[in-house]
Amino acid sequence: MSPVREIKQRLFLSAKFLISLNLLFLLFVIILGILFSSEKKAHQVTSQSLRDLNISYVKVQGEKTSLEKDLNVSRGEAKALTTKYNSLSQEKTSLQAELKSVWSSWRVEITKTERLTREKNSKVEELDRKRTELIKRDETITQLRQSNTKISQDLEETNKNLNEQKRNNTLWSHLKESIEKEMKEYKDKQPSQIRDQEKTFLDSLLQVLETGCDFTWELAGGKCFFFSSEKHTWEQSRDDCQAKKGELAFTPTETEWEILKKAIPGNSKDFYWIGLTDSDTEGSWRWVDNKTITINHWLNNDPDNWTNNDTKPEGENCAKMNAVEGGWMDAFCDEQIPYICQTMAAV
Ligand SMILES: [Ca+2]
Ligand SMILES: [Ca+2]
Repeated sequence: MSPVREIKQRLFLSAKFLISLNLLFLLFVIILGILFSSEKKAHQVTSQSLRDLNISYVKVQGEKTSLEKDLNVSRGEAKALTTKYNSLSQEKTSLQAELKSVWSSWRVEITKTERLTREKNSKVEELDRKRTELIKRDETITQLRQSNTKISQDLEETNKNLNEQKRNNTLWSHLKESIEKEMKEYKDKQPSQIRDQEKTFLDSLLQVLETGCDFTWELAGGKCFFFSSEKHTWEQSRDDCQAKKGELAFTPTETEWEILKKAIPGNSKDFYWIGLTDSDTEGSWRWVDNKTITINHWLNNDPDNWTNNDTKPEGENCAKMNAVEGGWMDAFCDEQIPYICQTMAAV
């Protein structure tokens, strides 16, 4: 190679090197520019972020302050609430104790009320029982009063009969004395001098003396009964009995009825008037002493107040008694049949 060429070649290589070097420098400057630009941009972003963060920080600080205030307020409220809660708890405990006391008192009152209720029920039962007893006693007293009234009436009747008896006895004593005197005189006579008729009379007199009943009357149960053979109406029969110082027979008690039933002569077809009638008030049968009947010996369907197909509209108002059964029938008072009188025996 020639030296010139070599020199040109070297110059050429030096220029190329410089160009490359400039290019490298330019590239380096561009890169630096880019890097600077990026850095600047990043710085701006960072600055903006810092500003934002600062704003946020301030804001958060404000919120924190506000929250701290709220927290303080809440703490105050919580403290107040805690105080109130404690106060209420104490009050609740106090109320629970009071409630327990009231409950105990209430239980005591309930127990007391239950005991009083039982006592009240017991008293009510006792009162009911006593009331029932009182009602029974009242009934018993009423019955006793009625019995007492009846006994008083019976005593009055008995006294009346006794007084009558005393009067009869006085008369009877005189009669008895005179009869006994007569009989003594007869006894002093010779037996042949006493005729049969007189003897019969004397026997009758003796019977009268023994029974205390008049001639032809029969003694039964302390009473003298006269059983007629003649027949009369009921009214005539009563008049006849009263004319004999007696009354149509009447039997207020079962005992008296039984005595009369046994004493009546005759058979089952024979009936006698007795002192029983409902002439004053239809259906209200009374004895001749005006007392109502308390025994019942009506036969069959009697008293039926039969009117004989209305030919006798007044009906049957007088009672007759059967000779065997002693049963009663109501009959027309104008029927003519035998009758029974009664009076008290004189002895
Ligand atoms: Ca009648
Ligand atoms: Ca009749």
